[in-house]
Amino acid sequence: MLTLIKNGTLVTEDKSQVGDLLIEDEKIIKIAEKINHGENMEVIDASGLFVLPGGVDVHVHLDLPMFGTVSSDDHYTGTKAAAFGGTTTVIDFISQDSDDLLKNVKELKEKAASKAAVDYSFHANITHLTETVEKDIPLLVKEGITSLKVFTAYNNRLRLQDGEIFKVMRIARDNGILTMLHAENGDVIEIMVKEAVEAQHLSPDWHAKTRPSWGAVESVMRASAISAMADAPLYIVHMNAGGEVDLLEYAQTHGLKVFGETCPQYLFFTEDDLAKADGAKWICSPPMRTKQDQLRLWQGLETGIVQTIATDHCPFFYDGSTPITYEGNSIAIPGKELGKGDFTKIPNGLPGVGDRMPILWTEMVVSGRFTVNQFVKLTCTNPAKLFGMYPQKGTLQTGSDADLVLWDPNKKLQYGIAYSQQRTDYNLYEGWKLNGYPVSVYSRGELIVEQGRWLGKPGRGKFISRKTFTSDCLG
Ligand code: DUC
Ligand code: ZN
Ligand code: ZN
Repeated sequence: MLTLIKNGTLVTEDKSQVGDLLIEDEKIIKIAEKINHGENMEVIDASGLFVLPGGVDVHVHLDLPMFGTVSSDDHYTGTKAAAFGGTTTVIDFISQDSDDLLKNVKELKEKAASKAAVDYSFHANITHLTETVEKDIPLLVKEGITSLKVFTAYNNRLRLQDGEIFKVMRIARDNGILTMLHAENGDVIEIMVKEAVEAQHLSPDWHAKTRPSWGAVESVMRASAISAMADAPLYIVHMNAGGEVDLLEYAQTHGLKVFGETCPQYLFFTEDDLAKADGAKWICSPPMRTKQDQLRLWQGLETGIVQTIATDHCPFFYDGSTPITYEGNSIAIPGKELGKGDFTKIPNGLPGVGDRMPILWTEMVVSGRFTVNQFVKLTCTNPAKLFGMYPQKGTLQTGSDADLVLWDPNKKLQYGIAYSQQRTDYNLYEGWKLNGYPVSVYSRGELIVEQGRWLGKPGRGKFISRKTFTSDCLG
């Protein structure tokens, strides 16, 4: 099966050029200024459209149990929502439910296989370190899993001690695995939450007040120092505080292989949003910060200190007692209302996997602040490179998977729940005016979204077995 996409502006991290692109089955087989129409070719006229690599979102939580409920997008609905927003590869996390890492891997692989509608992979959370776990970490590589996540917060639940993080990083280093860090100060949070509850400070804004940004800043410094001592690379997830960018820069100028990710919510919202009447919608961990933090995060992206923009997609219903209609069926999943009157019981997380590319296009490219190439680099190419999927994903090259987005820069719309396909009852960007939107999305050569119509199927997404990390992966 041959598909010829003609006259689009083909965009990679370093080039934009009008040209043609030929797909055979699942792969891009040719890119040229002009490719002649041959026999048995479907021809798509992409004049006036950008042709982008499919987005790569390396931070999502699908079907994640939390606070007696579960994040409301599973591996089908979350990957479908991703596709509508121009994202064709996602990486979810394997919770460490036991000391048997491989069992956890097998279970999540089985769960996702029949559901995922775009390609996906997994990071492994390491939240309880035993000798067995230490021995099993290297086995993740054979499973195609070449990244793991550790936490300096969530005491007695997910957190590892500094020495344990040091040990994990050394094992990861020896096996080409990239260590990711959730940076907050668990001890301080534990004390501050307890005090807030005792003082009856229970409104959503106290979620941010009890998780101070200095905790994130010192954790970035601490983990960077540990990465230096372990001689291991490190990737800081969901950077939210300006000080984290400062410390990341400090680590980088000292020659450390330390990388950073931020998410749209930290670029567009602040702790003031938590103080609104419906502030629970913005509750996620780590929380949003201030305007100054936003500015420094933007600077971090502009200067290359921060390399990726992911989402930490982990949606919950705002009112999980009232059903929505999803694919013709009525569905309600308990959500943020579980914490009505007590912020400590509000499930942490936000929708975002489908919003990321459209929102960032308008805010980064249309605003003139970033080039279309920088947009592709931050949302597609760097994520694929850092997580061992390049050039299969994240670029337009002969031999790459034909994951493509035809992007109409002239499409104007008022965004919100009417567009986003995330399975929840609200959208953080409701009413935002967008200039430019994905109109057709291909995943491994298959057209899965066309002009707002869903053509994909559960189970068509494939697990991507990832390559090991190399410290020169960004070139
Ligand atoms: N943060 C959230 O807000 N939700 C899920 C996990 C995380 O790190
Ligand atoms: Zn996290
Ligand atoms: Zn997360």
